[in-house]
Amino acid sequence: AHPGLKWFREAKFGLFIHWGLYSKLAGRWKDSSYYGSGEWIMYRTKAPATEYAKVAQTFNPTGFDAAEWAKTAKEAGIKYLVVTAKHHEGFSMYDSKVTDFDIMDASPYKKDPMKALAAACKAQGIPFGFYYSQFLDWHEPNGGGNNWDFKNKDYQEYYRTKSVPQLKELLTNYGPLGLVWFDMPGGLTPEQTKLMIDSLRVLQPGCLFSSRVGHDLGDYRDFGDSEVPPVPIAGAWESIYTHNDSWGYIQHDLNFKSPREIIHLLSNVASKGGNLMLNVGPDGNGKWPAYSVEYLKATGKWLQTYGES
Ligand code: JFZ
Repeated sequence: AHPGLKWFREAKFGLFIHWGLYSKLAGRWKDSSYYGSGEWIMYRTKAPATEYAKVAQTFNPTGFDAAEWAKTAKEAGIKYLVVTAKHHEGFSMYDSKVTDFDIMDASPYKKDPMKALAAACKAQGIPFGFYYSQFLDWHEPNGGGNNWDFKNKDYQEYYRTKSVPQLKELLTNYGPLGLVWFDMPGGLTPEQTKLMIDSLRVLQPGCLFSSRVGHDLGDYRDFGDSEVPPVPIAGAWESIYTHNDSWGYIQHDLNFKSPREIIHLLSNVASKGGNLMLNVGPDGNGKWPAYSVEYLKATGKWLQTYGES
């Protein structure tokens, strides 16, 4: 069995964080607002890649405080944390040498928030992982998904020049990772997927890979968004939910699950033998929605009183 499965199977409660340029857009593009999946706003508006990329120029999350994120997670009773290193929009939220479309080169912030967050999680004893969109990349001519700007794609070229080199950066520069949360596979045969995974595994044999790496080659199962199996399921698995109705921050979405709802979800998932990974969407300044802070802390308080550990 994979060595990472031990901590994962005991974890029960994880925190997912979607954070990117879409967080700054907050569900608005030009004069329209959108509801649900704020991280898909570029796709929904078919925003030209060059125009969307300009959002980076004013992305300056000076309110981001890694220690505060990790402390809130700890207080909430969370046992692992997974953050978007690059979502489908293609923007790298870390210092990447592979591209200039990253927070270091394209934004005024000039710091690597992922370095700080990895360190803060380590200090709190929270296993840390990256979400990485390995196929969909709407910024790149050869990335999956953007057919309004780019035609005649060479997906192999995209994997070779961006995805794989970036995954190697993430597996090299941030200490031991608990897991990499791949998403939405595409463009690779089972053999090619296996080769890619093998080339990454050597960097961190202890790191788990999520099921969406594709072709059943992941280390644990993920259930579709907001799905809990009706009966107990053997093996390592996770259900993912978001705190309101979007993964990425949307200013006009206040439909947050109450502490009571979160606890019900947690116990439902735990009773079937899985982990609940609950998502929070920080805003463009790096702050969590106030309700997420409040309700997660209340959840942690309940867990401290009635939970097992
Ligand atoms: C993906 C992303 O497209 C989305 O933006 C978010 O990051 C979410 C966590 O993951 O969306 C999916 C992927 C797979 C399924 C559903 C939504 N699925 O298998 O049911």
